[in-house]
Amino acid sequence: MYKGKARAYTNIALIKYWGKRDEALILPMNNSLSLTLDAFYTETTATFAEEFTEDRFFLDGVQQSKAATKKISAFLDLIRTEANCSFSALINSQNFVPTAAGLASSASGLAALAGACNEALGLHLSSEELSRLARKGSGSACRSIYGGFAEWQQGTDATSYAVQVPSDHWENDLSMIFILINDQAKEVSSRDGMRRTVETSSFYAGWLTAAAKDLVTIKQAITDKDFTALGKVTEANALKMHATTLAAQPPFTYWSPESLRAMDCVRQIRQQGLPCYFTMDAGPNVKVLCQKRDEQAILQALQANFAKEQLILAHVGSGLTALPVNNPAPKTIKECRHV
Ligand code: FM0
Repeated sequence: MYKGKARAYTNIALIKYWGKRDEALILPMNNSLSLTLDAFYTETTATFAEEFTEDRFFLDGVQQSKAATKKISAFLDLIRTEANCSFSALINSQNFVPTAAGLASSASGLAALAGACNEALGLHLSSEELSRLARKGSGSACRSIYGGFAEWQQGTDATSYAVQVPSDHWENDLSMIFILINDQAKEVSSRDGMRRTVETSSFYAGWLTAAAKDLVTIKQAITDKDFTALGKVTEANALKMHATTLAAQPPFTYWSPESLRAMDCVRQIRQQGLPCYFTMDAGPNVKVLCQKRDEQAILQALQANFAKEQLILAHVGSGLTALPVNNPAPKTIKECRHV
C-alpha cells in the first residue's frame, strides 16, 4: 500500500486563462498569471493498493458519483503510467473554504491530487513536472504548485506548465478581499464557457491580442512593485475576458446585478483615495486586490454595502506542500509494477 498527502492553495488569475487550443491536453490559447492565496485550500490523501478493485473518490467525507470519479480516474491513469503502477486508488480530499459559496476550487483540488500521488508513489517530480501534471487535470491547477505569483506559459504538451514569477516577496504586501455573491442563475462552467467563447465569440481575437500585451504590463508592474499598474491591468484584463462572453453565440455572462454593484463599489472606494481593483472569474463573485496597509479601511468601506459574512480576506498562499500521513509510504515503488 502506498499513501501520500499534500495541501495546495487556490490561485486567482490576474491575467486570465480563457480558452484552449487543445481540449484533451489542456493547452491554453494564452499565457496567464496568478496570485496564490491562503484563504482556500485542499488537502488530499491518495492511497494506492493492490487489493483495491476500483478507484474511489471522497470529497469532504462523501463518496462522489461515478461521473466525478471517472474524471479523477482519468487523471490517475496519467500518474499510473508515469509510475508504472496499475493499482487502483482511494482518494480522500478535503476542501477548506470559509463558506459554501461556490468557491471550492478545481485549481487547489487538482494540484493537491497531483502532490498526493507524487508523494504516495515516490515519484520525486520537480515543480515543473508537477505543474505539467496538474495542468492535465485542470488548467488553472498548474499555477497552484507555487506560492506567490505564477505564470502559466502556454507551450506544447511537454513545455506547458507554470513557473514562479520573481517578485522579491512583494506579494506579502498584497491582499485580496472576496465579495461572495449568491446567484440563482444557472452557471456555465469555465470549461464550457471558454469553449463556447473560443468557438463563437467575435471578440476572441481581440482578447488574445490584449492578453499578450497585458502580460507584459503586469510583469513590469511586478518588477517595479507598482501597485497602481498591477491593479489597473488586473481589472482591465478581467473586463476584457468577460467582454468576450457577450459576443459568444449564444451570448452569456457571469455577472449578476450584485456583481455590478460590487464593481461599482470598488470604483467608488478607489475614487475616495483607497487604491483597490477588482477581478472576476467564471462566476458572480468579485475579488478585490489591494495593499495590505489599506485592507482594513477597504473592508470597512465594503461593509457599508455588503454583509460581513460576504467578505473574506485573503493574503498570499504558499505552494504545494507534502504532509505527513499516519502510515507513511515507503519511498520506493519497486513492488508497484505490472500487477
Ligand atoms: O483561472 O477547463 O482551470 O485563469 O478561472 O479545468 O482547464 O477551471 F475565469 C476563468 C479557469 C478559468 C481563469 O479555468 O478550466 C483563470 C478562469 P479547465 P479552469
